[in-house]
Amino acid sequence: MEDRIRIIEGDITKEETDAIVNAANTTLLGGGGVDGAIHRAAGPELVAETRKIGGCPTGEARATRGYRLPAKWVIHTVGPVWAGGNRNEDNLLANCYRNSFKVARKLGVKTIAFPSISTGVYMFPLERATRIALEETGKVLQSDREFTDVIFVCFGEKVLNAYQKIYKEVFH
Ligand code: AR6
Repeated sequence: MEDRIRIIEGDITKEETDAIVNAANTTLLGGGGVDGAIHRAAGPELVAETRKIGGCPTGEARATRGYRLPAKWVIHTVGPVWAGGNRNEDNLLANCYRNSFKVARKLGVKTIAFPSISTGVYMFPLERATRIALEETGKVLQSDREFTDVIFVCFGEKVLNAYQKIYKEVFH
């Protein structure tokens, strides 16, 4: 399974995977962070499509086309805002990964790139979020042979270091 997971440092808008995942908000109308970068790179057609979707609850995922991005699809998922850990944040974040894979599977996506959902503006503790990302991905890949390449695109060294550390703990 480990040969199907890659951890890299970079900008997710450059990824040539079938799909990239966006850490969106419930409006799906764009924002800062990775969401802003994805909307800028995809062009205005993206928000025109997300406007028609009409929002997305926390933990769920919705797909659009990638427009000017190299990726064919954008899977928009809404991570939880960290509120101390007793507001179901762990489960909601796990749902983001599960539901993103579920949407990807329906689209026939084989290669997919994820950002570190909820760990920016939404302030989810990085190592805790990384463990959830890798554990949920491990579970999906165990039962699902369709996904050939899952890439975690780390924006900066701090995120990269966390993924490399937690990867060893989860998959040793
Ligand atoms: N490629 C990959 N990762 C990136 C990029 C990029 N181009 N840019 C930033 N990141 P955040 P959240 C990383 O704040 O915490 C938005 O306003 C970033 O360094 O983008 O889920 C939405 O509209 C961090 O590691 O998402 C929501 O309102 C990670 O992406 C809210 O922020 C996630 O940080 C969502 O907050």
